[in-house]
Amino acid sequence: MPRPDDRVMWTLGELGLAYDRIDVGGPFGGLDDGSYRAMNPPGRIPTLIAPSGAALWESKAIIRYLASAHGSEELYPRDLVLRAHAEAWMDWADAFASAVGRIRAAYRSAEASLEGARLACDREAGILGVLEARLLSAPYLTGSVLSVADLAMGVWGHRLMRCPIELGLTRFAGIESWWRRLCERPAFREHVSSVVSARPQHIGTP
Ligand SMILES: N[C@@H](CCC(=O)N[C@@H](CS)C(=O)NCC(=O)O)C(=O)O
Repeated sequence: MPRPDDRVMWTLGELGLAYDRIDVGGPFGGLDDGSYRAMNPPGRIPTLIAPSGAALWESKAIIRYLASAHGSEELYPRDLVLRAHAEAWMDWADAFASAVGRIRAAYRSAEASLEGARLACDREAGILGVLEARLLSAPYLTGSVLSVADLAMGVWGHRLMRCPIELGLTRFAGIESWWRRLCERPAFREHVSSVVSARPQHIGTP
């Protein structure tokens, strides 16, 4: 699965920032430690410790912080209307992520079938169509260059496009072109596609 920390790592990579990474959660544990909860109240990943020592949590808030502190005008627009558009796509990324999750669940469950997975795609066509319409009219979500909106959504776009070819998702030509554009970015390759692609993609393989 793409994880919220994949997109934070990608953001750090796009900005060319140096960092120390400390793994927590899963086999590493530590999410329930009082010291971790003091930094990240829900005990989830990721947490970013800023140079001031402040602990930041929630991946999209971390992306906005990093882009405000280190990004260009294009990455996180200063104009309030343009900024609101970028943030709207960031927020809507949750709906897109849920749709991608439901499609993946349909082909990865033990009782998965190609027909069932195709039906799941059809059920999500309304949500995918929103993104498709936008990306048919612009190369990136907020226009001609990468922004925080793409940083929030790209991991899920990657996961969608990595679904089995039989699902026919390449009919979303705008989403596919955007994803191919993201795959040309070294930071996306390092922190998203090389990580997420390594995980299996077979119908009926939970
Ligand atoms: N909305 C949160 C979601 C955080 C979240 O669910 N993180 C997962 C990572 S996949 C987590 O901490 N899972 C617990 C674990 O991996 O042990 C964010 O974007 O930061």
